[in-house]
Amino acid sequence: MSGVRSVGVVGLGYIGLPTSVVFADHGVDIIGIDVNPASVDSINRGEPHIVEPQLDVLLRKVVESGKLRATLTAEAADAFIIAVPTPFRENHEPDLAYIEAAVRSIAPVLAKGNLVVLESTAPVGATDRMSEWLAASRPDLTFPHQAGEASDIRVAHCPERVLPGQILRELVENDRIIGGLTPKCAQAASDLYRVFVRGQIKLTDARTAEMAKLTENAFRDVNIAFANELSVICDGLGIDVWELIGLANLHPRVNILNPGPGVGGHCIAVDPWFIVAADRQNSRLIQAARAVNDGKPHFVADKVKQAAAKFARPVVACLGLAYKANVDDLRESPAVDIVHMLATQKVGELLVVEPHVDALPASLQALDLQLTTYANAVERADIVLLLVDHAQFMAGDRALLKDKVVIDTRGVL
Ligand code: SAJ
Repeated sequence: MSGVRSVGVVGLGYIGLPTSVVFADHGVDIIGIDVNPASVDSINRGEPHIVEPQLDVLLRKVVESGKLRATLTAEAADAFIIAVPTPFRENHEPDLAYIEAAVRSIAPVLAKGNLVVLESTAPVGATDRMSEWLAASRPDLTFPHQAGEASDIRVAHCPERVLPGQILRELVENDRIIGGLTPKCAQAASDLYRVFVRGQIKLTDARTAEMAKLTENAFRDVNIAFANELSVICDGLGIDVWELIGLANLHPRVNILNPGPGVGGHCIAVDPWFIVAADRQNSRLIQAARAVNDGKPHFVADKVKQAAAKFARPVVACLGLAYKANVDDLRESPAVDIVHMLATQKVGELLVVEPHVDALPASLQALDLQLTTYANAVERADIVLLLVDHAQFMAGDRALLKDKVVIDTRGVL
């Protein structure tokens, strides 16, 4: 059993906030720490600043019961979880600046016996670096990279694996991998996560856990790239790629994923680069997959351009901006890139629909684009470009599409 009664969670975003809420709902006192005052205020009112099914109900409950409280500065706790973004730089090298800042923010309040867990996806070696940063800030304490099992502080990596849209269920049900800097570190983190995890918890070393997380997302990226490559080949051959994949998948050992407008989100389009950065020479397939998936939005934009050339004043309904169905997350979204390309290349009048956001991202606002409703866009359009398979679009009246040119990047219309 975990002796942990209080946890400080640094980073209250798509992973940190749901994780905090689930811990709090299982009786752990949570101090949520975030640099964004607006997020902190909203969380303390019991209102999530992100969209995730069921999160609002559970957040209100744990805020009202006093089990979860958000703050801008770290406070003492029994354990800390770091759940901040790990973007890449211009050259696709991982950028650990947020992790370093988070680590330095908790260093002053660390005490002997504390556990520090990195949940953020990170390149191999990042958990060691975290331990070194903490040691540099707190020479009065010992850390596992120096003192091994005798350390004052335990340090581990427990990569998040939850799927946006199903986070609260997957947090509890998914198996977890925990990599400790020492076996005792792994065990301490395992005891903590056991508070709510019903899946298996597998223990390993930190480097293997870091690589496992990157591998999961690179696996997915490579497989989506296969589907996207097929979609481009089939387009040239005049074959319906969706029918093709459906048929090929009837084979008992074939399971091709879905082609789309490209791969987005903050994980699958990013994490494979961390493997590439670690070994550029031997990651040829992973690099090729990234190139195929990053090339797909250009292919889609070209298709729209070809269709638009047949109209004097083409009107294009662009349905969806999110990186995937039924989420509000526009990060690394291929749909945003495609709309941006169409606007800068002046392909026609663009009617942009994204029911999950109130405002367009700055990159599109700068191009004088505006959001409109599904009904208005579809009625006025010559070309309907489906970019995201949101439930609202799928429920739309198909008869309205009868006389339109339909470019369906998700194969659902
Ligand atoms: N996509 C396709 N075709 C498919 C599946 C997905 O084009 O057949 C596209 C989606 O439209 C989207 C992107 O890929 O643009 C990624 O979507 P996703 O739903 O596959 O994954 P994410 O990014 O929402 O979440 C992934 C998950 N990882 C894996 O499935 C291996 C999740 O479990 C991780 O926790 C998450 O990354 C993360 O945070 O790393």
